[in-house]
Amino acid sequence: QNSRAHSVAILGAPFSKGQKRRGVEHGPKAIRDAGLVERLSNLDYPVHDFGDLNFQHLENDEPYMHVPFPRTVGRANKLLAGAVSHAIEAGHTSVLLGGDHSLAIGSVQGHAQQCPDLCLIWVDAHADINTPMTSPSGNLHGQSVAFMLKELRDKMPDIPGFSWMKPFLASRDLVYIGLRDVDPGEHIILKNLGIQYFSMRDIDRMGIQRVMEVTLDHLLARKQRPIHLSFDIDAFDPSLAPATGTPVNGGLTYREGIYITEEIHKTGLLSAMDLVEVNPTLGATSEAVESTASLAVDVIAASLGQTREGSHGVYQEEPASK
Ligand code: HAR
Ligand code: MN
Ligand code: MN
Ligand code: MN
Repeated sequence: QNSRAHSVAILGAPFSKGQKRRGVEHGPKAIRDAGLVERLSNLDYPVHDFGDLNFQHLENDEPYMHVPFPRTVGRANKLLAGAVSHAIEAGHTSVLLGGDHSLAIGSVQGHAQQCPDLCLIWVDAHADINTPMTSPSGNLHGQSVAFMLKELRDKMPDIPGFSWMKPFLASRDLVYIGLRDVDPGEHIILKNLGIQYFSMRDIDRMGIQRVMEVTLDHLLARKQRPIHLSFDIDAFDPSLAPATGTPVNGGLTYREGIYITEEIHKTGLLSAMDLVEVNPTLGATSEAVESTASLAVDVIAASLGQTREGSHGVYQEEPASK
């Protein structure tokens, strides 16, 4: 069904400097410990776990305006972009385990190096489209999309650490799903650029099935092209994904989240994905942490073809009767 992807590459990114809380750098280990590789081995293509990227510590990384760790985030994303580009070039579907959502800058850019016509589906409570000027927090994980969009070129200053990065994505090639915490400056950008988004209110009105129809039609009707899925675990309701840095009430149900990823898989066009913002130090109990990480595994497995209906697996025909 998926003609271009024959194998899966897992890349761990133990990185947290896109925001001010520590702990999210332990996300890759938590997701692996929840059984990721074993679950993917039930699907019918080889899985290569390339381990964790090795991010350098930078001294004297002074804030830019109120943006913390700019050079550290810029350097990490440059390294990640190279790794993702390499994985795609080698024929893998890239699966990035974060880490905070600033990592999408490098992940999507690296994907675009190989697939310049890609489109982006951003599943998140947040739009992550602040510029340094509109950002209330300064945190770069709330600004990832602003680095990518060509239409925001004139609104983005030269942030130290990002000279390697040029905007590459048109705003019509982006769809958001799950929004419910959008800053005023972000709302202006979404409206001015006419970006297609589905807030939780839209999901309530339309239902997730129609949301996915419109999403995939918007991105793929003109032409079939590679999909990048950037999935922030805080898109889910905090009752399902408590171990995350910025939970917002009223999120996706389990079934809505899995349906989104099943529909993306069914296109046969998923080429790279991110699963970010699992912070194992933030769950109230170890059960809370494990359920968040296990949910992350379910999202990745459904994106890569695990179905709720079963599949033929190794049986070529009906199992023989005794
Ligand atoms: N919009 C806020 C900001 O820019 C919060 C963004 C935060 N969190 C995320 N990203 N987890 O999706 O700071
Ligand atoms: Mn730690
Ligand atoms: Mn996010
Ligand atoms: Mn978020």
